Amino acid sequence: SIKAFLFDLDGVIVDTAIYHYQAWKRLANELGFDISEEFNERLKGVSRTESLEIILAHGGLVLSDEKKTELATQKNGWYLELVSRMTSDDILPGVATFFSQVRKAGLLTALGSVSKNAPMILERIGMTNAFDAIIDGTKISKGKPDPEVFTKGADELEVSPAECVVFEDAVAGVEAGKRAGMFVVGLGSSDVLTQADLVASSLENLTVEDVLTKASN
Ligand code: G16
Ligand code: MG
Repeated sequence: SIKAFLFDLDGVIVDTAIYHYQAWKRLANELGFDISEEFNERLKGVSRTESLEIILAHGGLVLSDEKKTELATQKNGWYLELVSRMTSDDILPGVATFFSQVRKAGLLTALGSVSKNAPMILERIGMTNAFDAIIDGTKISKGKPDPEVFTKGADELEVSPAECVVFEDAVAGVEAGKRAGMFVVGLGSSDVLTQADLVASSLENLTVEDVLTKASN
């Protein structure tokens, strides 16, 4: 039976995905090219260094490691500037209600984010205490679609993968959850999140009971 819910951060709890996109777009523009919203889907859930590699390949640029470190730092600076204005008002619709249902159902919770900024963002939105375990970019060596972030979450909660449900908005994150052997709820479009076991447009359109029923079938 299901014992734990594992949540992605960006695009599930809070819309930091838009800030990552804006910061990467600014970087691409300064390098002389552009990235579209569609292209950005490939960056969601992917680590900072990996994202930069994908963007540079897209722009046809080959740069030194030193230059790449400089660009990644620059992007993170712009990103931090954008998220520094976030408050609990930025928590996505449906999250608070869903989390109170999760607590009532007696389920364990973990954050599964590859972002090194995740703990800071949880503090800003006042949700640090909403999680029994927090796995962030400083605790893992491989980003999504590698399952590491979710298997570590299950380990910290002392539950097995089959007892976990993952909530993800990104293609790479859905793949990570499936590779971890978990039931995956995709939040977004079913045309994009084709690997998910269940898709809803957001947590606002889901109940814990729905998820538990579908994950147990
Ligand atoms: C997030 C975002 C990615 C970002 C990554 C690393 O992952 O979706 O776009 O590149 O974290 O973030 P940072 O540069 O802050 O370390 P997740 O797993 O929360 O979706
Ligand atoms: Mg995400």
